[in-house]
Amino acid sequence: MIEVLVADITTLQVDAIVNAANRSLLGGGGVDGAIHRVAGPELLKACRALHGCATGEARVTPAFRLPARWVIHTVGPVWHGGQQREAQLLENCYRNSLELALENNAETIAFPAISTGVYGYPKKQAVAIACGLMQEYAPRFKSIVACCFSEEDAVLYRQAIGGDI
Ligand code: AR6
Repeated sequence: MIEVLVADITTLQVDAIVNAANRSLLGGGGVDGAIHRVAGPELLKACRALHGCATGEARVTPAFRLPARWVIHTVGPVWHGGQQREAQLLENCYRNSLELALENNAETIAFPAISTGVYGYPKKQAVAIACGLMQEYAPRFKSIVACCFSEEDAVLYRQAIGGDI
């Protein structure tokens, strides 16, 4: 099942939440900042031990003070106009995160709209990629949540899942 929710991802009681991180994995703004604030300083300590992450890859840590069990940190591509493998790299983020969740026996997972904030990826295109991968993996999870930060974003997800884009 794919669920589209308008929520702060740090409040979700799922097995794994996905963080839109940067290659340092040492925190930042946006959803990354929110996750680190709620998880507490133990998360930064766990991230330091990972020594970074390449764009498109994913790493897992415990979720510490968050209601989730795991945080899966993935690094989305910065949008440079679309000719620098951005679509492939964004697809890799979703696929690698979902595979890592399965390896950790997660049955429920929530994603923010990776790369669509500070990294500037056009939302409609990013959501189409996200929904393609969520639909591919849906049979292997109890629930995959598209966690939107605005009702406008939720409309894009519902349209993409309905096959309108
Ligand atoms: N819950 C759910 N979604 C959120 C939340 C939240 N608490 N906060 C923001 N969003 P961004 P990026 C949405 O900028 O584009 C960081 O500094 C937001 O509305 O967080 O991948 C990292 O350290 C947007 O739709 O991530 C990197 O340096 C989406 O999450 C860089 O930003 C992603 O926006 C990564 O940029």
